Amino acid sequence: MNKVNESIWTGRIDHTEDRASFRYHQVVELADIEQVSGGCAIIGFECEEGVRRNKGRLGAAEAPNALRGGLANLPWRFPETASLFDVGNIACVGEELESAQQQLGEAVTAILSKGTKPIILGGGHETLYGHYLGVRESIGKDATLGIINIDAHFDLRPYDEQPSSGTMFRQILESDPNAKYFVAGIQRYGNTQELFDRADLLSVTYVYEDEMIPGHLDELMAALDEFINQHDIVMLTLCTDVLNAAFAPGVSAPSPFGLDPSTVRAIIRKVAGHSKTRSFDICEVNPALDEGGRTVKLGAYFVNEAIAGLVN
Ligand SMILES: [Mn+2]
Repeated sequence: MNKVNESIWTGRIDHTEDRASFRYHQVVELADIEQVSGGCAIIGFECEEGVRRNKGRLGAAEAPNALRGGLANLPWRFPETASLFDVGNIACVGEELESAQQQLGEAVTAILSKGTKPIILGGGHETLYGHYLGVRESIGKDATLGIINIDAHFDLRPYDEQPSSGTMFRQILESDPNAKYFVAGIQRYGNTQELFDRADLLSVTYVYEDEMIPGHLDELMAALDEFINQHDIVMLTLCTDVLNAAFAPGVSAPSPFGLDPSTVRAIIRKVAGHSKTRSFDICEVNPALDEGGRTVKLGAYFVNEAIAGLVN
């Protein structure tokens, strides 16, 4: 685990003592995992090896620290008792994706064991697999786990040659009989017919991007409720390339169509606010390809929404 430099968490100071005036950078506590207790803990995953293997555009390994920078100045509007820790980053060394995912999993399990909810800043979407390993270890193999993904893509590619940022859900579903997969934001022409067939074969629940219209999300919310009700524990992952590229140009694989930010926010509010949800990850933000920092800023606002739901 690499500690982050305290200077990442700096920003405007309206008041040095009055908590009602505080922003994130005044509340966050840099800590070892052993020291955290309750609240939420930020952990970064500096990894783009999965994206490289999946032939995406590189840069997502820079996102954890960039997202911290975006969060630092946001107002902290949560109860006195709410705490936020930052335990640092795990970095993928060279092409050692699998061992980095294992490390992330161990850290997520350790954070959960403290009654603390992990907020994982990816990294390519391969971050999700480490997140999953940690949650599964924490809850035991018999608990039913519902994985909710906000994504344009299924990420159900074959992994017999090598896992990547496009294979995680197939890795999970083919080895874990008590895990189920719900994905919202699927692009009709962003996935091959083979992947749709695979999704059906693996009993994946999916909602198309073009059916998710702002102001008309009742059906989606009902479907999310139904899915959540069927599971003991729920985890949430956001692949930022689900957004329309006009809102999020700084991602590994931009979508000319794609979701409106308010739609993604509504899903995060719904799922992160549910008592069965204990963890969140955001992936595929790519600061190197961003325009004017707007994808990083949007990503930070999504992380804030997840923290708002999870921190109590
Ligand atoms: Mn993805």
